[in-house]
Amino acid sequence: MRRRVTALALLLTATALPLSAVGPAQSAPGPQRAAGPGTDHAADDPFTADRTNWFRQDRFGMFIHFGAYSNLEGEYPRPDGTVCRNAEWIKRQCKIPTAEYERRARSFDPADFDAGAVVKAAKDAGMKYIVITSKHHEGYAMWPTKVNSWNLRDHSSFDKNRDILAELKRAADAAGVKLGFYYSIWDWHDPDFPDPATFPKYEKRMYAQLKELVDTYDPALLWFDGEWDTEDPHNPWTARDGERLEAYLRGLNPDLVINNRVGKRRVVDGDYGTPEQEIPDAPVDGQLWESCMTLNDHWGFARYDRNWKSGQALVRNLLATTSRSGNYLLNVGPDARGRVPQPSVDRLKEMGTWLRTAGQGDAVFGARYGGLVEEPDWGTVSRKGDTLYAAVTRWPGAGQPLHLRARTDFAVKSARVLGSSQRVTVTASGDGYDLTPSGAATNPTATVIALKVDPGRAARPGDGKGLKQEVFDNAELSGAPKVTRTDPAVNHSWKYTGSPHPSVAADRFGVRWTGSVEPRRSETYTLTTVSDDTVRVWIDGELVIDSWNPHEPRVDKARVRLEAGRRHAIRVDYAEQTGEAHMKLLWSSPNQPQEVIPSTQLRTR
Ligand code: H79
Repeated sequence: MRRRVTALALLLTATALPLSAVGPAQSAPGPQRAAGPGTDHAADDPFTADRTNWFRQDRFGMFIHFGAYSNLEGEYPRPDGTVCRNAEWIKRQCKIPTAEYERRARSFDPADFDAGAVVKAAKDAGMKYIVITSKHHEGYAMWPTKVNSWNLRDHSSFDKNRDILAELKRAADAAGVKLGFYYSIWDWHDPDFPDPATFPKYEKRMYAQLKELVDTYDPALLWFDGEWDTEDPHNPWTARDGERLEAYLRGLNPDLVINNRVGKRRVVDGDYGTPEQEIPDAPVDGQLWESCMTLNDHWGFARYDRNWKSGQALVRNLLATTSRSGNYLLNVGPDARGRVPQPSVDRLKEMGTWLRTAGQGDAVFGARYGGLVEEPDWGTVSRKGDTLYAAVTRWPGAGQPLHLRARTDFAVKSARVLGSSQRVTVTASGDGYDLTPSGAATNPTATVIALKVDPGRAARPGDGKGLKQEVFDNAELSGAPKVTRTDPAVNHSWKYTGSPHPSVAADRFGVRWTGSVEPRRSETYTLTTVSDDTVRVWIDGELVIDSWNPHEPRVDKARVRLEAGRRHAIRVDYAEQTGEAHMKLLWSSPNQPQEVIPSTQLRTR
């Protein structure tokens, strides 16, 4: 509870400040003033929070890369007559002088941008949210920002009365599609960006632009990029800058979903991880995740790029992502006139057709990691409620079985092929089950076998209130604790400036949690810690996680057998030396999706 009070106090302080006092260039910007010993930035558990619920259910979104670079359509004819090709990185990669780049942006006139058509293309594909570039690395704002004139209103040939972000917001709202904004921290245009001495001036403008975006368009999500260490131009962005920005944004709107590039793309930054152009081969430890990917080989429009992925590959990517509890953010790049390329629209339509056929979308929307079984080499398995969706990409020959290796005990009550009346024979076999369909695949992309499963009954949620927490003013956990109380969950993000209690400084403290943990099922659980600087975990007196060398934010895991109805003794020791401080304790099992261990299952003894 104490944490909530702190977070709320931080919020009130931030919002109560006059606008002029908010922003990094001030001597003490709002969020920073509120932070300090006693501050905890972990407002909730993204795995279970109401705030992130839509993001965890929706699974499939549209990324839109659209900017001044779109006007070049990926080609820069050099003065020497040769053509340099790129897309959204064209200014940097083709070394286009700023004056020349600005001149090219003058003629940008995306008059054919049709928000209704864009939203319809997303909706037809089955996409539930849209994330559009409000500002890419080139620094060009796609809305009429008041912060500078390097934007689509003031530096283009576009209709001065139009605002494509407002149009998109209206169309998305009307269609029940969520809207989010991509925003690049790295900025090639603002002269104050690269020099650490002037960077605070840039940062102040960045805060002002983000406030405009949040206040004007009420986005559901912010997708940061350009947070990495790089040169040309030099990027001064630090994890400390990330701490302050994230706190500022959550002060503006506590419901925002924010990706991990708001900080330094680590497991402790923002709400979710952002693998790019790749799909992790298993559920990601310690954070929600979303894989972003192009439809061809570029994000921005590139008129020469015809290397489109097939609808089949895209559907399979979506299935792979969902079956590992991730989201899929698939990109379109409108052309200079603002039109989404027809090959993109065609492929999105193919995906939508597959998803709408025979309820196959149930394998994706609201679904997650299959958990009960190992991922087979013949497809992917997702779970929604007590249904497993086995999406078969390699259909077996007549009479041949598909084998599923079980990760825990469960019964299969029925099996059927979506969109087919054929029978599926299920037999216990070796380490799991054989599924033998009686007929052919229904389609060449993925044929879905829906299995009703009975995982056995889980115990009712416990009535625990949390663990006993002792806070020490030293990293050795020695002497009498400064604070002793009940902590509802081990879910803390003290970062640089915060600490567990106002009486404990932000560096050199220790925390010990003791009590018991009671699972709702008898299963092998994976305990996961996300820690910085050090952590040790004991279960029933046995040291199962020993990560006592000071480290950067890091994930450690242990597999432990826990029995329903039993209170397993737990002890967690944590120490913070200097720098950032983080400590989370999560669990997962074949039946339990990853989450911070909830207070109901924790007791002080
Ligand atoms: O907005 C999209 C990309 O423009 C951006 N992120 C996605 C969402 C992105 N930034 N960097 N990258 C993607 C990958 C970086 C690749 C790099 Fe390079 C390799 C940077 C420098 C070497 C590619 C090749 C860019 C320049 C040369």
